[in-house]
Amino acid sequence: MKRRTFFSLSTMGTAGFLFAESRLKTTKYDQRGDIKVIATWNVPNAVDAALEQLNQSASALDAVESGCRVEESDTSNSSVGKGGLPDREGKVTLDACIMDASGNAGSVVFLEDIEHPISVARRVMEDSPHVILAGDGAQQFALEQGFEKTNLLTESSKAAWKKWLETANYKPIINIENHDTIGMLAIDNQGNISGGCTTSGLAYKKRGRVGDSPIIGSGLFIDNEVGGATATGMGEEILKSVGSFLIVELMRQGKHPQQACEEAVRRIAKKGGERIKDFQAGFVALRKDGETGGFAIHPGFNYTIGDEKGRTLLTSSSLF
Ligand code: SD4
Repeated sequence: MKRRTFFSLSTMGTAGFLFAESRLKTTKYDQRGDIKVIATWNVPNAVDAALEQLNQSASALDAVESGCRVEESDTSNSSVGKGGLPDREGKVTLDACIMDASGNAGSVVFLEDIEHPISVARRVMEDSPHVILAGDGAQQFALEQGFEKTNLLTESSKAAWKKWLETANYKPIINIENHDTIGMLAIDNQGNISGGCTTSGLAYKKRGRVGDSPIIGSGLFIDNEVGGATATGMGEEILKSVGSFLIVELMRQGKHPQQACEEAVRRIAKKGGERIKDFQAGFVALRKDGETGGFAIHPGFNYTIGDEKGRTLLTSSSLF
């Protein structure tokens, strides 16, 4: 046999093996028909909006976009969209990403004056050749796509910022001063999974700071053969462990979503050393068969699950 022929045959053999292996995994986790939603924090309205979509046979992608939009418009949520606490200069800057069942992804970072970054992220994914757009360029793209400029700084977030300016003491302790970033994962009645994550980031952050939430692999990761994961907490720490990707890979290796979340949190805690007493990091995960997990470094993290039977708020277990 000529060397080239041998090479191409053996490559095909490997490809065939990989294909067979991925088919096996898909079969193992696939339970077509069982819709499911999981989201960080106590977000009943967002989960209801996603469930409403799924109950009408919408795609998981439509469901997570709808769910995230609810929190982006909710001015009582001071970590997402309109009403989100501003940076040190009093500017609200938003980060979001979205990922679909085909592995497509879109993201916006440091976006100002646009109420629905999750929808802009979706347009980046669907209507641009790129994955991430930042700052003025992201805003320009949003305006070209028909989004309108909105003032995102509400009277109460402005008042909170003015009060903060009195001391300008910057020590973010997530869970105490600022939380509720929404990361949402959903499975639709076709058995496909998608996810979204949207935030205004850390309150009173340095201008230009971007956290984990819009970064594929850190704040969110989806693999339609396995499942998905999403994060909340101190973005700087989550970024360094690429936490959501790690969880999906651990699930691929056979770990239950709960075990996978625990392992990722332990990895972050180990790297954080002494600093972990001052920051929170939490994850939720959803496997393709509907199994879920959630775990955090510190107590105080909760998450919302919805399915055909209804909606439940769960208190996450934690390392401490
Ligand atoms: C960030 N992970 O920007 C976000 C913050 C967060 O609930 O999750 N707040 O680092």
